[in-house]
Amino acid sequence: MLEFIQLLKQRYQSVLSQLSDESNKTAYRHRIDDLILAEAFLRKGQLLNKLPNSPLQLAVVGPTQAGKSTLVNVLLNSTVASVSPLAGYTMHPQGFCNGITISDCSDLQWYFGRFQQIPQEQLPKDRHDCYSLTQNTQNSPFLPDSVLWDTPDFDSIDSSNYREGVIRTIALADAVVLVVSKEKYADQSVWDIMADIEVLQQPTLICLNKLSEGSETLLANSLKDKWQHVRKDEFPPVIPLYYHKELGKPQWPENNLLLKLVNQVNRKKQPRLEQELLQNHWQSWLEPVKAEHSLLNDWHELVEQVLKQGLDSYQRDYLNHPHHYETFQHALAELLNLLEIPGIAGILAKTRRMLTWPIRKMKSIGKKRLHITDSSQEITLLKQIAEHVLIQLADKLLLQAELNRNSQWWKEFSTLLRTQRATILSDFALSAQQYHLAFQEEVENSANRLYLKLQEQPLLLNSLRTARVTTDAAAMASILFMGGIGIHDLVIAPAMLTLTSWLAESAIGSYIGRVETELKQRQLAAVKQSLFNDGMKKSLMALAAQLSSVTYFNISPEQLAQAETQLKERRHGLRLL
Ligand SMILES: Nc1nc2c(ncn2[C@@H]2O[C@H](COP(=O)(O)OP(=O)(O)O)[C@@H](O)[C@H]2O)c(=O)[nH]1
Ligand SMILES: [Mg+2]
Repeated sequence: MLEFIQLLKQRYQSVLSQLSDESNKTAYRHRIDDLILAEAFLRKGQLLNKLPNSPLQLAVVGPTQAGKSTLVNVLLNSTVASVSPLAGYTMHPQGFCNGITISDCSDLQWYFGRFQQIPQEQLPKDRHDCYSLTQNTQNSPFLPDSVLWDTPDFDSIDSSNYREGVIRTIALADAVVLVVSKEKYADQSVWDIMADIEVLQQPTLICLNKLSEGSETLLANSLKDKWQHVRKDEFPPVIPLYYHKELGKPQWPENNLLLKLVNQVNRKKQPRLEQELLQNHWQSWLEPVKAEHSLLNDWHELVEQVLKQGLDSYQRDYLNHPHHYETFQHALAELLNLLEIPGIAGILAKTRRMLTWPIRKMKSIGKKRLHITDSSQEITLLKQIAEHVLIQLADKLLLQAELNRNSQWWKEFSTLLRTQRATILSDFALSAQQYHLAFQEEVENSANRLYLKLQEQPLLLNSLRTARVTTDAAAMASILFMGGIGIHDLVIAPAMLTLTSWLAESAIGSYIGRVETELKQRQLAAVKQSLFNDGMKKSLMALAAQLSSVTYFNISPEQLAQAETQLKERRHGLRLL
């Protein structure tokens, strides 16, 4: 699941970079934030799985200049956090180990992933994907053994650059201290974040900073309104903080406030909360992915439609066409081969030796046999059908691009089809040759069946062997096998036509009809499977994967289905990570 969320996030990020529609941009940015939160929260789950008693994490969050760093120092009873009158001064998550050592936190580097742990004084101004861990050497009367995190703000102009650090720290936190000043408590950004993280159900404290005496009740009431507007859980305790002139910082009112807060931490809820977080967002996260799938479905339907038409014309113009169908005639030529007609048997036997199956041998004699394929009407027709299929498809794509509101998608498919056209056609031609060669075995089988049948009728066999028409047809067949004529010439050769009707009217006429029908059925099945389904359809379906992943999500229905199964299994208590 974690991998899927990461993939989805990456795709959102690249699609966003190409997006022109402003309203979508805002929605996409929001989803990316939620995906970062989910990804980090799943990682936290893995961390807790591995180390259920890993150090407690407390995050101090809030808008710029609210006094977060100042409060961190107050809580640590120290001056380790950097305070500044400049907005956006804290740019990296900075953890302070209180009552524990930095080495107790070695697994945090795994949690932070691509964020690098760097000593606090070396945190670079031009890089945001890092964090620090610093030992608090002072003894704090206010804090339990924990890592206390000072975080960057989430509302200043540059905050988009370091937002991910804030989100990752919040997802890691067992409890949250929200710091707001009287100037900043009403900012939308504060309440957007508080709404987003409700699902993490972290015990929370709100610190109301920079207060002047007497204003706290009014502000606390207003805070409560804001909270209840975005969250359904209980309004947390509000700690008013007053600036202490002599100390030069606010004073923390009560020693065990934070101890009370961390008593409410319940790490056992993690799997359930992860599940809720995923469920809450799933539909909206996957909305553009599913929209692509629906377009993909339309594409599949178009492909099916034109391929069906292609296969129909193969049947109409070849299999069922009285003048074009040549495969059975070919079988008859093979039959003549088996009949050992006096005067011709020698020539036929010679060519026959060269032509004996299996295909391996045929390949070794190479060109001799291939001429039959090359001159085949069937192959020519199949290639024409393939071209026609692609032309029809291109027309349909243009039509979709005109009619549809997702015209960009269809246009891109049009371009893809245009650039891939030659490859698809040459692949098709190659498979057609291969099919044709492979199908010769069926042709020979049919000839064998007819020959065996004739052997049951010695009289018929004999008269056939000695008939003039047979000799003429056999002579044609031998020219065919030696490469003098193409199979189609054989089909229309008068001797062959006479032989065919002679056979059709003979005692085994209906048997011959049956063999022909069965041969055609197998032929249709072979063409459908190897050329239309395995060949053309696969190449056309594969086009979707070539759509640019910068503009499209390109998450396949199979990938999505797999993720949705994992989501379901999580709900049933199986944690597939
Ligand atoms: N007047 C007054 N100033 C404060 C108080 N707390 C912090 N400041 C000042 O506000 C500025 C921003 O504080 P800082 O802790 O860096 O804010 P952060 O951006 O939230 O980390 C600094 O100049 C602090 O000295 C307070 O309670 N009263
Ligand atoms: Mg700060």
